[in-house]
Amino acid sequence: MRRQLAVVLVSATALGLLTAVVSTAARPDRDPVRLSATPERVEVVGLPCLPTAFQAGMTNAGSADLYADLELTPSGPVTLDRRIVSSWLPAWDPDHTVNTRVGVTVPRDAAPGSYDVRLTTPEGKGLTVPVEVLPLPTKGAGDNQALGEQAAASSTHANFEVCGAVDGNTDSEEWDTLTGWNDGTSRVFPDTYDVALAGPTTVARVETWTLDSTRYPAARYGLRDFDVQVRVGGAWQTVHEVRGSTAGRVTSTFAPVTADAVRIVGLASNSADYSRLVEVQVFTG
Ligand SMILES: [Ca+2]
Repeated sequence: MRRQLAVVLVSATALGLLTAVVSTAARPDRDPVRLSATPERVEVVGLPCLPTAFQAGMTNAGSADLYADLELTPSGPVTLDRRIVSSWLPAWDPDHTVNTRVGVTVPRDAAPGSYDVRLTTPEGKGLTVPVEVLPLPTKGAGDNQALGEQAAASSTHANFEVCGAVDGNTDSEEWDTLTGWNDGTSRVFPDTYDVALAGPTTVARVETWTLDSTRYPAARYGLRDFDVQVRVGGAWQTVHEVRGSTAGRVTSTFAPVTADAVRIVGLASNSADYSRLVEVQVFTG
């Protein structure tokens, strides 16, 4: 009897092991990829130069290296700068998330509301990233006409975004967060930075914010000599010449003119190497 019990126990143990093995074989972790989005939801405005992005994350939670694909599908007016992400995902321990930046934009006439981006793997994993389209900021008298409008530059340093100087942030202390523009041609001038307005606009004042932080004061790193120009009928006109500046913020006021773009022409900087702008603001008065 005792011996029989022992046999039963051994069998049960063997059965348990067997069950575990069968279980693994019957339900292999065929898709150990975990999806994530950082931030988990995004807000976007229909202006060309107010970029919004999230990080699409893929984590290999399994024990074998694998190659993973991720498909991104936007709804409504939402446009993405990539629709497929493919990545080699080694089976790191501890798990390591591979993030890929996904730019999110909507056209200027997009209806405000709630949309989303659907992330899916070929094996059926899915994640939804809510996208809230916000109303356009008002651009009446007194508002900054350049905010979020399309910027273009003669060159842009690799570590900067051309949209950085129209993102609404004038704080030089945040220079390293892509809120500024830095040209890409060291010790070569002039450099130009243009903002195309939404349409013909009465322009009478431009505020030029060059780099002026505790660590990088304008007197050593800011724009020294520059022209402020406006585009009228396809031609650029100089409305203010600034020379010998050591200020972080320069106000240019001039007779009101109907223009569809504004340009800062960097002629020299206090550091002699680059033109640096933190923000360019355009006002009707
Ligand atoms: Ca800025």
